[in-house]
Amino acid sequence: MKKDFSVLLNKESRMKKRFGKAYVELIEGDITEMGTDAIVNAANARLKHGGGVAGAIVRKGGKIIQEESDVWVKAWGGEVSVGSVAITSGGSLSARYVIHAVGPRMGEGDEDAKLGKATLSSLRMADQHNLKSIAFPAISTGIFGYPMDRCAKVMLSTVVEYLKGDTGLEKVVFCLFGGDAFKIFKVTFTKLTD
Ligand code: AR6
Repeated sequence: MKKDFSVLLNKESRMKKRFGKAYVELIEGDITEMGTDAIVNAANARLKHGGGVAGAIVRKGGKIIQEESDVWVKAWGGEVSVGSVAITSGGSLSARYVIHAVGPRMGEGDEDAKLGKATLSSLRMADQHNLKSIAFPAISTGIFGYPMDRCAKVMLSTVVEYLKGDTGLEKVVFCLFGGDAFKIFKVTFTKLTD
């Protein structure tokens, strides 16, 4: 009889743990496919969504996301500071909102604190909009050159700490692009305790 490995593979690319009233979930996949209330974009300070995950979000969600981002940037005097976020609609994505988080570029200094702040600002923005679920990519680990293992430690610990507080969030997803990113996040994730 033929063995069906698809179930096994499926199990390996999703993991879930409860922290207080909420779940944190690791998923290997494409964040533009996530049906959470919001997805987080790994943005630059000018919110020009050209490449990486930002480019994918605008290509799929439509130019309304770039247009709304431009309004934010204008209101903020030309730039969103590192560690801060802006929110736009999700256009034609399944997610209702996109939270644009500006992560640090590797080498600019104080990167861990800045990545922690970008994560925290995203979670707070989701709560300000009474959202129940949010999906993060591994912010700064692409074009901005931040190491994946360090990102996993900073982002996961920030989320777990946040979920101990007063929040309406019920689900926080980390959507990792590719098996290597998933495996690296899994190492930190399995060590986490409530
Ligand atoms: N779904 C989930 N994760 C993705 C996807 C996707 N569809 N596509 C890429 N990733 P990056 P950064 C992963 O470069 O390092 C942009 O041009 C990717 O493999 O998108 O913060 C912005 O406009 C990596 O692990 O963001 C900025 O200028 C992670 O997402 C700059 O890049 C982040 O990669 C930001 O650089």
